[in-house]
Amino acid sequence: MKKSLRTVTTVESHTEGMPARVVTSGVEVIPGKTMFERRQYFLEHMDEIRQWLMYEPRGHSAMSGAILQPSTRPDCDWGVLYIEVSGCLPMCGHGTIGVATVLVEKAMVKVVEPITTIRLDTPAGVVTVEVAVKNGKALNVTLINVPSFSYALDQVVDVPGYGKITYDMAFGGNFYAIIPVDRVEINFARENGQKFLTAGLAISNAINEQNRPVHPENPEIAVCHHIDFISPGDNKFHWRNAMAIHPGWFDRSPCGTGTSARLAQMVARGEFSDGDVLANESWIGSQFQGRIVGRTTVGDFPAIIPAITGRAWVMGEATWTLDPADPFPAGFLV
Ligand code: PYC
Repeated sequence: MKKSLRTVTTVESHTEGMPARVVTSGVEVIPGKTMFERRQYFLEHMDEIRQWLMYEPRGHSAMSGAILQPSTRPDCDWGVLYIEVSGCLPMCGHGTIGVATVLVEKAMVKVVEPITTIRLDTPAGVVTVEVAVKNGKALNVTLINVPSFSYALDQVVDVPGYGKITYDMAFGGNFYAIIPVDRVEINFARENGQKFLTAGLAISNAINEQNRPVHPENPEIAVCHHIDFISPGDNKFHWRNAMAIHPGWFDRSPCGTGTSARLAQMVARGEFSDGDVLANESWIGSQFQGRIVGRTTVGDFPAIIPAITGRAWVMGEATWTLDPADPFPAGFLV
């Protein structure tokens, strides 16, 4: 039998419909003093592992996951490197909910009922999660996200084929351009999916060329790859979103970092206060709940500490091997 060039084990989960492939063994400790440094090193020297696990034929064009690492800090339980088809996000909410569910259900942390608290060392900073547990099963996960802030309201970008589009820019672990659907004149309906993805890519490219956001404390976070097309729901705290992600896929979950950014933007617009709960609904109809659990600042920006609650389910476990004769060791996208 041919020897595998690499073998990893994963626990396969999904968070409100969005895959979270959690790598539990087989990836060595990535060099770096912080998870942000490890992320940089991984992108420069080890990215073929992400491509191998995310791209076809092992993944697909909307695949997502996380690699577990020892924490770089003494006050955290695990380090997490987020991987997805588009690269390595500094922070991923649905990925965190999937990771926390896996850690509890596979007893990779000390499980305490009814609430297990886990501290995760992520490239965007420390994220605390509270997992509601019953009989060893994770019922839901609340993640206390990194400080989230409104970066700029009422920005205008000139988008080829669409003209001038007004958007709000907010940060919730990644930058999000938030745009009501009527500004792109696309009805919020499943058959218009490709129209949202095409508009999202054009808007994202135009923003990054004309008005690229830069994180005030980490200038290496300086891109907007997420366009949050929002549509009103049943009341002022219920919204639907079509989260179009570069280069052209939807978050199937309501997007944890996107929900955090949206809370910060609603606060900046005076539409959301402490004590309110946002029901944020995804493109496939699943929901996260978002609320504010603290206030702080990021650079000169007033910021909130968002708490995002959602659910994830373990679907199975896998051992992935890489045959030396496999013609697609780094996968492919079509
Ligand atoms: O849940 O934060 C999130 C996320 C980002 C991209 C896909 N999901």
